[in-house]
Formats: sequence, C-alpha cells, structure tokens
Amino acid sequence: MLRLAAQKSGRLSDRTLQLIGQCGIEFTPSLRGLACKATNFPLELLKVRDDDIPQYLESKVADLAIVGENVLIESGTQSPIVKRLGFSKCRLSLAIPRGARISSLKDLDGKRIATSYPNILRGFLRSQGIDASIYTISGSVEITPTLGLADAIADLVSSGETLNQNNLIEFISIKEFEACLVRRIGDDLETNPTYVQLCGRITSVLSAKTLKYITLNSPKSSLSSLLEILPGLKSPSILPHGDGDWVSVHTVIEESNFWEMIESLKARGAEGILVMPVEKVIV
Ligand code: PRT
Ligand code: ZN
Repeated sequence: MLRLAAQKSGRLSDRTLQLIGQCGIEFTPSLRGLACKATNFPLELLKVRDDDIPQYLESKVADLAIVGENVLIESGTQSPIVKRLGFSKCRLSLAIPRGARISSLKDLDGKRIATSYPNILRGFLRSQGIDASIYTISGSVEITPTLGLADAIADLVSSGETLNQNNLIEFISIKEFEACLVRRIGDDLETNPTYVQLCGRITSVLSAKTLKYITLNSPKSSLSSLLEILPGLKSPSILPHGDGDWVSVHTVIEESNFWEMIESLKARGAEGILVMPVEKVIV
C-alpha cells in the first residue's frame, strides 16, 4: 500500500483530487477522514497541511506527495521531485510599496524584507550580494509595509491582484513554482510496482493534456506535402477513402502550435478537419 500525502484543503486540493481521479483511482463517495484508502488501487491518501508534507516524506510516513515546489524548497528536504504537474503556478517575488525610493536590488541593502519564505529569500539575497534583514511572518505578508514592519516583501504572486490591492508593486521575480509529485528518499520505491504504475498513469494524464487528436481528408495528390508537417505518436495513420482520389489521415498534434498547424494543413489541401481531445496517452 502506497501512501500519498496531499493538501487537505487549499489551492492544491481540488486539482490534486482531480488528477488522482483521472488516474482512475476511486475512493468511497464521502472521502471523509484524514486517511482514506482507495477502493480500486493500493493507495492511501493522507490529507494534511501542505507545510507538513516535507516532514511526512522525511519520516517515511508518506511515500509520495503532491505539494508546491515552494514548500519543498523552503523546507530544505532532500526528497526528490518526480514530476512537475503544471497546476497552481506562482512565483516568489520581491514587492515594494508604490512610491518607495527603491529602483534597483542594491537599494534593498540595509532594508527589512518580510516573508514566509526566509530560506529561499536568504539564498537569493546572498546570491545577489544584498545585505538586507529578513522579517519572517507566517501570513498576511502584504500588510507589513503599511504597519511599518518592513520596507519590502517577498511573497507568492499569481495574478498580482493582492499586491495591487495593498499598494505594492512587483519588483523582481525570485523564482517560479508549480505543484509537484514528490517522493520520499529510498531506492525501494523505484522497483515498487504500485509506484511505477501510478507514475505511469500520471504521465499518461499529463501527456494527454497537451495533445489533440485530429482526422482530416486529403486528396491523394496532397498527401506527401501534408506528411512533411504532420507529426504522430509514431507516424500518422492513413486510411483509404470511399472516393478513390482521397484518403483520411489520423494523427495527434501539440496544443501549443495548434492553430499554426491547422492553417498549414488547410493551405496544403486538407479538408473536413475534425479535432478531438485526448484523454490518456499510453506509450
Ligand atoms: O492550510 P495549508 O497550510 O495547507 O495551506 P496554505 O494556506 O499554506 O496554502 P494555499 O492553499 O494558500 O497554497 C497552496 C500552494 O498553492 C502554495 O504553496 C503554492 O505552491 C500555490 N499557490 C499558487 C499559491 C498561489 N498560487 C497564491 N497566489 N499560494 C499562495 N498564493 C497567495 C499569495 O501568498 C498571496 O497572498 O495568493 C496571494 C497572491 O495571489 P494573487 O493572485 O493576488 O497574485
Ligand atoms: Zn501552508
């Protein structure tokens, strides 16, 4: 039985449960309790505060966890990242009060910076040769300049709206983060079939998100030109058409250059293009 620690409630929890669900892992409908065993996979979900997750991995109470990379790095844990999961993206940024006379990093010398991420901030200031003092606070960091407790802050930012509301300006982005799948230290996990299976399922779900399945009709005369630009997991499938002068082509394309690809395909003679989401990619 593998144990996976995840945030009980907060910014990570919904997407974490969604990902586990997309991996086909089910729990009893209520999903109550702090430790829940899956009904169809040897996995137990531990629902905890995100700050405690590094400790759960260190002490081997949990084998795996889904947590923000910021929490992981700040804790100084050696537990390695297995996969970046692409959600709950944010950055740790330095921000200063609007109108403050700070125009370069050097101006932070001798100043006081409030943060909930003292270790990451200390490393950054040291790397930049800045000698500022750090005021560690566990929450509501944005209010500290107004209260006269700090000259600047280092806090997580996603939309920037919270900084704006508190009359703060984002000054420098220190580091970007996202939710990660993390595992405890120990070689035994690598050969654990449940672990291998779970990682495989997560990879399939994540790969599918960036892909679209397309089918199109092409005159036989245009086929070689189309195939020059068409990718596929191996290569596109080409099926004969009712009309002998045409073929039907099936393949997958990357979401990132979707429109460019569709426009190029049309320019090369493709017609009747159908686009479908890809749910899983099993390689
Ligand atoms: O209760 P528990 O300790 O488990 O949760 P928590 O309150 O410590 O964490 P939570 O749920 O707020 O965040 C969990 C994780 O989500 C963080 O560790 C990050 O990895 C990630 N994440 C993504 C964020 C944000 N975006 C984010 N915007 N975490 C916090 N914020 C806060 C930020 O601190 C600031 O107060 O949101 C505000 C800024 O947001 P914007 O959109 O106004 O810029
Ligand atoms: Zn927390």
